[in-house]
Amino acid sequence: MINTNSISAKTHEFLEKEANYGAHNYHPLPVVLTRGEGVHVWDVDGTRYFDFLSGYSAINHGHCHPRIMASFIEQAQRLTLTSRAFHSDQLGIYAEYITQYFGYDKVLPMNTGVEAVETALKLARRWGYEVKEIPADKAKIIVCENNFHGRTINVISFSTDPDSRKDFGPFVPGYEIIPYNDIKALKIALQDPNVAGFLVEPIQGEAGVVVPDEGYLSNAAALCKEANVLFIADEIQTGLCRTGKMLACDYENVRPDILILGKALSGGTMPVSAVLADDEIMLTIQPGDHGSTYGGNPLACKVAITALQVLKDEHMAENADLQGEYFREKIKALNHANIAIVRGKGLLNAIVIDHANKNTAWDLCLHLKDNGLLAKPTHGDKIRFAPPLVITREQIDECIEIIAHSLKNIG
Ligand code: IF1
Repeated sequence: MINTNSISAKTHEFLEKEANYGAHNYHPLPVVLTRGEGVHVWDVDGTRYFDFLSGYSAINHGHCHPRIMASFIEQAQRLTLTSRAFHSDQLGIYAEYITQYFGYDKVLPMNTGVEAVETALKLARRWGYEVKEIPADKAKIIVCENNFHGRTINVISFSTDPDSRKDFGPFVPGYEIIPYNDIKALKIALQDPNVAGFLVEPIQGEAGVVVPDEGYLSNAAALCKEANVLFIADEIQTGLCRTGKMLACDYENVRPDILILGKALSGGTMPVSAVLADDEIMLTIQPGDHGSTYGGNPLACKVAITALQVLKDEHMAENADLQGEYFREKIKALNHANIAIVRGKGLLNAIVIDHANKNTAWDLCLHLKDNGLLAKPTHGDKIRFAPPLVITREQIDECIEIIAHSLKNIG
């Protein structure tokens, strides 16, 4: 059993440096990681943990996946960045690969998730003016309460999380917020002829893995089609096999008009994001209208092709579905008084702690850490459990043991 309270001198030294010289924009668990392989990470004292956060679902393939590493290293030693002022021998190959992989005419490559969200919003507005002929500067985008789409000032303009917004105003207009998982509210909002798009997470991640009712996505997509409004799916966290399908939209056979990907698109190596759409939308952006220094760089293209190949070759969606179902069953079978709800799809799961005081979830995560499993609370009383999609049945069993044992400390 790992020592429960004390933090080693070595760990403390790293924490202190970060506190003294780094911005205090996070409150991480007191663990300093130095190596990752598959579902495991090791701290600077050599202690091994199961990683049940997977870099916020950016490490679906497991840490340092050999095929992804080989691709990354090979390309990194050859050509990493050309800027888009010139062509590279990777972008065309990647663009063909990913558009055929997901069935769209074109891809606009970006880096972080929020950059891809911003790109999707610009595309929706541009399409709104140039194709739907919405009057200038009147385009509206519908979003959902408790959304999380990133942290730029434009994107937090439509956040409902006070922590994400406080003292960052003034905010960007043109957004209407409706309740999540509420078809009636969407129907009413879509009556406005100036609506260009509806931006939605197929499962709300940061909100605590909130899974909408069966049929929500397909009904929403149908209503958008009827209203000539773009259905924009943010699959940055739910995509790439995390929920047990290649895309969470696949559960309802919904084909978003604009598909947003990020996080695991690079296999957890570097920021790679992508916006996919058909020509009617994508070609409303012409040379000089949008871009980024690193967007579509040859290293990102190479590593993303390998990451996408590995998802299919190693049947990661099927494993996420199988192991996720098993995980939720085993957690429910614990019948623990403090676990009010277990919810999720595939290997994107969360528990809601009952009778939680403001520290309960955090304390449980500290005990989980001491027992060899890393997870993080989200919004107070919820803990997200999202291991890499390569996890095995035996490893799930071991983690259930750890969770059961740790729950005893908060009971
Ligand atoms: C943090 C969690 C939050 C996302 C969805 C866009 C983005 C994210 C659905 C932006 C990013 C990260 C950001 C990180 C914590 C984590 C997160 F849900 F995954 F846990 F915040 F909600 N759309 N999610 O989940 O992508 O620009 O970060 O690449 O900011 O604290 P990004």
